[in-house]
Amino acid sequence: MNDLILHQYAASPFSEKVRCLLGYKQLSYHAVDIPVIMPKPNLMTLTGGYRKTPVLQIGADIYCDSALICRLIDSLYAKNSVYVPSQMATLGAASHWIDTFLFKVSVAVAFQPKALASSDLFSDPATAEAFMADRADFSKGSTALGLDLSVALAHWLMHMQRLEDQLSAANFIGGANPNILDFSTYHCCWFVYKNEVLKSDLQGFPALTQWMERMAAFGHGNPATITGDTAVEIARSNVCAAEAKVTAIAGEELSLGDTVEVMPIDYGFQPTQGELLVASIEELVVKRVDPRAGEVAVHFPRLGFQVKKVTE
Ligand SMILES: N[C@@H](CCC(=O)N[C@@H](CS)C(=O)NCC(=O)O)C(=O)O
Repeated sequence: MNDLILHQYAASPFSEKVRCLLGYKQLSYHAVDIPVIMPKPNLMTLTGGYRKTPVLQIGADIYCDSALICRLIDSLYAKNSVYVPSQMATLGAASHWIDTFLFKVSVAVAFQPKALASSDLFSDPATAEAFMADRADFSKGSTALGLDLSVALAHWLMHMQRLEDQLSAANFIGGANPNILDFSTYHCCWFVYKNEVLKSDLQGFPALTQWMERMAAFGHGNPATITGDTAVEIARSNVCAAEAKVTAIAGEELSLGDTVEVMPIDYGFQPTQGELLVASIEELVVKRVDPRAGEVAVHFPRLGFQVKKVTE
């Protein structure tokens, strides 16, 4: 099997979700440190437009979105699975709520005025200004990430109290062992409480604090850093593994080989254009040819993405 290559950066919460899962599974993998803000030339070479973090690469196959990445890692390394086959509707719905709504709440809480000075993303005025300008462009046309702090704090505290109650009775949200909800929830809590100024807010939540320590103890597995250029070279020297499959879905008139655009439905409206290779119930895959990376297959989950036929 080809190596896993995680394109990520240290401060990224969704990367932390994947790193924590890689730690839980005790995996060795390659990691590419991508820039926190645009431009991200090597990442764009691989994804063809999608710019969110993280992205996973296996040879010439590129996987977008942490939900798809976690499912893939878990299916490749199935020991101690974090998915319960008989609860996929529940786990899918709950983890989506955490990765969208709770994440939006966590952004407002993590970036509240009293916390900004201690945030690693706001280390100096020039970095902070560049970060804010980049994220304004990133979320252009979307309201999915904006929430007033007063609204966010009340929602955040409500969920932290619920977690405290639940984690007083079991080691993990999943019970005796973690499931995907632990990893999704952990990245939001990590995002907020890694800031020294906000860490003291955890004092009223001892069970939550211990659970965070348990999650952190999984570590990040064994990452070996490679450059973005090397990752592009790996894509070029491999052949895509994705197999063509287009399932007829009511209301969607797509055929194998159609030129399509795929992009998120919430924020980060940067589309990836290519030839449709897979449109199944769970996944969309487009094949594209890049001057540097050669032929790559870019994978997206159905949940949270839209696909549109491109007609010239
Ligand atoms: N649904 C996506 C969300 C990813 C996301 O919003 N990532 C943030 C960083 S944690 C991001 O892309 N920020 C802009 C950037 O990194 O350029 C996923 O699960 O991977």
